[in-house]
Amino acid sequence: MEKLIKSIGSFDPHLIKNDFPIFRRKVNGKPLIYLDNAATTQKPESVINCIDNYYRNHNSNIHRGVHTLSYESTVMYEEAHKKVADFIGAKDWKEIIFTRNATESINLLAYGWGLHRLNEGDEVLITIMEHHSNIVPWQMLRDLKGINIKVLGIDEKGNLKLDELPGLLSEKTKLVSVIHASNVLGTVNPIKHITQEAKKVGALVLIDAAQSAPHLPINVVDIGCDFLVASGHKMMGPTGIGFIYGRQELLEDMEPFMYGGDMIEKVTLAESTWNELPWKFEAGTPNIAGGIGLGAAVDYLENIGLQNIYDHEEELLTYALEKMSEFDWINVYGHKSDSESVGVISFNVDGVHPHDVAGMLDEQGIAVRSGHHCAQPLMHDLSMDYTARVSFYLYNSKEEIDLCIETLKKVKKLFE
Ligand code: C6P
Repeated sequence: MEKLIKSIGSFDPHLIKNDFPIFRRKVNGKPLIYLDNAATTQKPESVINCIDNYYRNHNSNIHRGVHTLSYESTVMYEEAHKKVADFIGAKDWKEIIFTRNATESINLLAYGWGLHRLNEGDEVLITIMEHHSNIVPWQMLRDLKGINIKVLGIDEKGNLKLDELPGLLSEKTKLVSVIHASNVLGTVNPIKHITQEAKKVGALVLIDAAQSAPHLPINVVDIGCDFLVASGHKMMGPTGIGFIYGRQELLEDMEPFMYGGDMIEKVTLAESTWNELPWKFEAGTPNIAGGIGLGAAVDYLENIGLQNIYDHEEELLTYALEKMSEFDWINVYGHKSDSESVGVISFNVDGVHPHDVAGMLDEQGIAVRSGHHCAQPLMHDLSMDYTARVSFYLYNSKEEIDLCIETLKKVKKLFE
């Protein structure tokens, strides 16, 4: 930790990298350059040790025993909820529900809130930028309940057409569910403005913060949103853990999603009543180690500082875009205006399939994603099927970008 704190002043990604054991290995005989952070992030030693320590010294079920281990596990798991609450500026830790990931979080809201509160003709407004996890659950409700899905589009610069927003909102709009930062274009959407517009017609607002919570400071009270979701694995936490923030009165009013153990207050054969928040929504034995690991990831993020992370990524982004613009055979999508952006660049190399680009980068130990990035409607809107994608995080450096560009030059030459 001391090493880490020393690195904060100048934000040295080379020092930060030392905190991540995976960078001690090689891939295809080369030092690993990990540029696939939008898919998932690497884990610092502190998170790995925290999980290891939990299983070695505290492992037990929560809320179920009076013995020491159960008490310790319960306290650690609840503490992790508190850390996440503080991290996003929630008023109360009971407003944080642990789930498996952002996808499960949105499904929980679709089933727990939408299924019971939406009726035929009600509208849910999304954007064309959404990840499938913020499209498909609403299609499920459209088919089950007869709701309508409205979609806000983007302009040629890759920004949401905000001037069209008021025209899409009406008293029929019950929910505006919007991505904060695009996993394809990197665009950071003006969610506070969107929330204010939605509130004018009395709609609730759900923010998909899967690509923003790991990269920039977030305060749910300042945004004024009703729900916010994210995935732990994209913010240096373990896989299999994510969360929902929900305003307390809304969560209290909502129906459970899963039914069974720990989510109940009292059960008779005739009926049951529900536990207090957040346990009403965490049925069964939860991912205790994952939740505690997420708490450790939040500690790590807060030690570095979200603003420091954002500034570093912005520097990398500007650097990479500049380098890429030197070659007319690299086509970058988005980034055509100076609106806010996280460190994500989708691109194609003329005449080379993105899977070949990713495959050849991998031969040099460079991990990038290729594909449709689970955002097929956006890809369709941009008239493409697949792209390659680099996405940065706190441990990436300009030297790594240089190596990536050098390899892209070789890829291009080979395919010529
Ligand atoms: N995007 C990507 O490579 P899960 O899979 O539930 O942890 O996260 C879903 C999700 C939701 N919203 C956004 C904006 C996302 O980017 C993702 C995940 C990954 O872009 C995997 S497809």
